[in-house]
Amino acid sequence: MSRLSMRLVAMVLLAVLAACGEQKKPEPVKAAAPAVLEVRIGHVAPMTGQIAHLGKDNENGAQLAIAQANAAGIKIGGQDVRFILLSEDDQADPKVGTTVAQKLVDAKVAGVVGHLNSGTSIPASEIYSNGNIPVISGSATNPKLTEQGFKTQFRVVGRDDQQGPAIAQYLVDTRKPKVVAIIDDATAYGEGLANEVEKTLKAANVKVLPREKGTDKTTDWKAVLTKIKGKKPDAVFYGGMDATGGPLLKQARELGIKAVFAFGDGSCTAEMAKLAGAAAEGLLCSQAGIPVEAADAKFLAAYKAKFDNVEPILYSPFTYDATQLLIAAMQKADSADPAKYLPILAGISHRGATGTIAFDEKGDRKDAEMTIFTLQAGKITALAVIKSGQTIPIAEFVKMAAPAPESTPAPSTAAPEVNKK
Ligand code: ABU
Repeated sequence: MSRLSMRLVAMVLLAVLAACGEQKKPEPVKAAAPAVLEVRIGHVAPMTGQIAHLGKDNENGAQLAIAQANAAGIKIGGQDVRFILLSEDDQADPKVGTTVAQKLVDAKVAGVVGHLNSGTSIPASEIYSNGNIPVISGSATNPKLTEQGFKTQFRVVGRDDQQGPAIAQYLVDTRKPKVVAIIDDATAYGEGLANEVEKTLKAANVKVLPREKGTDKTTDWKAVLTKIKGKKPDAVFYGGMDATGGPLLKQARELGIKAVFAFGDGSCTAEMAKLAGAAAEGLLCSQAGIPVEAADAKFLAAYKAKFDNVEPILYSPFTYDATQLLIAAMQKADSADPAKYLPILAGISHRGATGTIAFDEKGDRKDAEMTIFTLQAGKITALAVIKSGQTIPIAEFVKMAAPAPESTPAPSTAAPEVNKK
């Protein structure tokens, strides 16, 4: 073999070896799917300020549902799921409400429970809609929330165009006032509910005095009450929260106003007895759902076990259900992708701690109950539940109410999955 031929052979061999070497290059390593799918759910309420006790109550309901779901070993898309609650404080301030809503959308939460207030829920609802994030309020009652046409917005309590007529009609039927004074706190909730009460009173031929107003921070009501006292109303309705309603009632009695007082759900809490003391006795008030005592017994036991024997204050059974609804819809869709589970959520029928929940085409709870209470011996005491236009005495309603929820996972006292941000 000539030198040239030997060179050619060597070059061919080298080329073949190089090609073989290339073929043996290792395949790029594909990233393994994480063993556990983390699904973030937002919760928003005022966690600081005058009504932080109600924010904590709502957050507790969401925390309990998350802890139980994590203990139940739920799988989505074949993966184990860990639900994480991202809790935000909107301070009951509409501007802060929109800021934290955008923060949750940016954090790619799969769904949101909240906000507590109508005044924060309404502006935030557009942000969740733009982000296609399902949001369920367990306490916001202003009708506008679900009248805006956002497909992502739901609520599990009733509306103020149900609550207002319910408390006003009860007042008319049982106390027969001729003249009623109405005060509100100038929020979407307080003013809206007061308007609904006024409509019902006027339809019943009751004289309604010109509206008096405060704010959601007012605790000195003496000027407003002195003006009202001179007009000798038989009853006074207040649209606002307990932190402002308590001082209002206390100062009214101190001024010698003997009228019946009637309040909406924001002031229908045991806190009234603490804030107003003996002046709170005889208060009539309403909540836009079943009373806590009629909630599922397993829920009540699990709640007390998890939160140091604390009782739910107002709407924690509803935020518990709202959280469960998001999770149940994800399970049914086998996906935590809002685009996939939102249609399931819209059509769901779910047995929760507050009864069976299904939504109408606006996202409102179908056939929501209203409860009328009085404050008796320092306790908020349910008198009657109004459902489908029927007034049912409380003892009868509690007997009829709720067997164990079908889809409630076993109660757990596991540490809450809460990330404060
Ligand atoms: N519904 C009572 C308080 C929450 C709100 O609607 O503003």
